[in-house]
Amino acid sequence: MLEQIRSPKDLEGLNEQQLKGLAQEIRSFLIETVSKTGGHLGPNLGVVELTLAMHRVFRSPADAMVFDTGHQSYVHKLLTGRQDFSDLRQSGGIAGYPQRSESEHDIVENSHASTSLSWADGISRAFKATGQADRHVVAVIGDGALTGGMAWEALNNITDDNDRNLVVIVNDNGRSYAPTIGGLARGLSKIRTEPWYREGYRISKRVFSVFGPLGRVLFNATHAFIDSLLGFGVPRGIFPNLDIKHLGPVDGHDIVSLEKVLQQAKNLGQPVIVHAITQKGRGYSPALEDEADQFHAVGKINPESGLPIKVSSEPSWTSVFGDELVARADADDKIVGITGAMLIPVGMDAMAEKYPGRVFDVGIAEQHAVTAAAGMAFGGLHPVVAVYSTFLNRAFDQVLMDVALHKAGVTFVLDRAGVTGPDGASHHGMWDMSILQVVPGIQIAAPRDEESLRESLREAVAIDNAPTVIRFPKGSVAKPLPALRRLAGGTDVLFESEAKDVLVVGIGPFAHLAVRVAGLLSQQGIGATVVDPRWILPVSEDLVELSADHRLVVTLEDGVRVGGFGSRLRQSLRVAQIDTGLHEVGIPAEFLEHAERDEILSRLGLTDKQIAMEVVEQVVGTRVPKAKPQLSEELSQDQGQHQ
Ligand SMILES: Cc1ncc(C[n+]2csc(CCOP(=O)(O)OP(=O)(O)O)c2C)c(N)n1
Repeated sequence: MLEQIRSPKDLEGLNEQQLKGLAQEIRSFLIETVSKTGGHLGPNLGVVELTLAMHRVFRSPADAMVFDTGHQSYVHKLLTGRQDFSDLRQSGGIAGYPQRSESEHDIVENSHASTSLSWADGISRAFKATGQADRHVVAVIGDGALTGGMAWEALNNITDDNDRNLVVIVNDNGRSYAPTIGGLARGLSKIRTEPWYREGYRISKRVFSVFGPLGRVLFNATHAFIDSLLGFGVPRGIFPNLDIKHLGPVDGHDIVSLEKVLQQAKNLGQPVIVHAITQKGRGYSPALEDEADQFHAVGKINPESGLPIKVSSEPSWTSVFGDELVARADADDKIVGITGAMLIPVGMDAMAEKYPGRVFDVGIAEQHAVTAAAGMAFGGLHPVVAVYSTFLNRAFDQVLMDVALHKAGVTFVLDRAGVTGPDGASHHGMWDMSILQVVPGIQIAAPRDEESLRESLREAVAIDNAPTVIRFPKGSVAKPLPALRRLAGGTDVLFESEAKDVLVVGIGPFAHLAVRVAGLLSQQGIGATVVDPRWILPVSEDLVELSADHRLVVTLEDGVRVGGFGSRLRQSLRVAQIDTGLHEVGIPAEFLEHAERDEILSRLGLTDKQIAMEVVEQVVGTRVPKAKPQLSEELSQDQGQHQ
């Protein structure tokens, strides 16, 4: 039946049995396809009926559908003409999040959480202001995304007036990656887990409504009385003090009830919250049994068992960090951990297990995490805030004004820094070096291997009067790259030749790339020195001095070139009146589409061969003869190794 659904129109006229069958088919399709490519399986299995009901009650694209974060939009894609999931999240295949270039049914591409209600508020205001009053806006937001401050700001605005077609569906599955934290989550959980209360609430509301407005007053008073007797305190509705209509809770897997409630919400003609209770991983026992994250996001798995196809035996950057963090916590009880709903993905689970009282999951609340860290530093702790690089963007002002201005000793650990790959434009951790460069007093480290990661964390947590940052990429930790020697300013020399033509500065694991580039340059008769400054800010005096001894400086960084490390070093050289030329190699300031990391790096020319060719051009000042790069080709075969 799924194949017959080319657009939401094809859902019209299906009866309950057919819809149930279709839901079953969609689940099988998701399990079969996502197990081959990897992707967000658990969240999508949970919204099958909800998405079907949305597309039957509302008319996309005339009605705007906004999916918060967008990781749960696979079913929406299937119902809007996109059923080729064979290359999901791969180059040329469909994206793992909504994408405007794919379909007019997709609106918000930003996969950073908690934005949907602001989008919906804005769209509905625009519909109203431009005479498109018949168009509705529907936002789907998870209980996890509801922990983000933007969602609360938006709700306050959504309820500011009362004549817009705006439906907020709270997709409440009790989970973010892990169980959702906080008082709001506890309140939701009471509503979710007490069916007798829910049922009683529903029936008594109906009975009292017979008496009109007076009935409503009586209903509220009676409930307040019963709640106080029970000592129960279940809120009436998710936001009892928010002046907004509230429907539900409704069983998010009962398509008939869902449609009824959504139709009611649509008819209201004013902002309304629909509380739908769903189950993450619905219908797939390996997901349901997975306590850690219910298959929030999986790699390639065996569809029957749910077990991963490939288990890496190599430690990851994340696991090395997690391990060293425990060692730091052992040594210093002032050290605490903070995570924004990503305890396991950022590797803080080991510390949480050993020191449960010293790790704080603050929900999807990066801004709060950073300012709370400043507060903890004031109170005598040394917080380590671990987030994905891309999500720190959101808390820039807090890093600048709350941490740096107050000279707070807070360590930021930025996982997934640099090009990440299949999650696409909003997940690449390519902005941090550029935006953090401007923060006064900040110190930024980019370790190149396991030992330097451990060392930089030891150094960072010892700094108690400034923000420190450690950035590293996704995946297996790069192989050890020992230094030949360390200079007075802390810079590691990794490769040297007699002639001092080019100084190659490799940032983080790009130090490996730098060594390979130097090897290729040697083959061309160009002498190179390769160094890793380890701490890229403040700019090391070592680099300034070394630059003066070379003909050209080449910087390699896994970040945006604009305002990046290379441009900062260029400024330092200018200030020191050193006129050695500088060639910055990095990422252009562009939004990069989803593809494998190595594929993207290669497209951007971030390979040893390509970089060596550019350097030869600069040094020789002429184009490289066509035949020459062949020498480099053998070496470029291990391009995939740069992390
Ligand atoms: C700003 C930001 N921080 C962290 C994340 C990582 N993240 C993606 S989905 C998710 C959990 C979302 O939970 P919820 O909204 O309840 O949706 P569910 O997957 O449970 O359906 C998190 C923490 C993100 N996308 N954006």
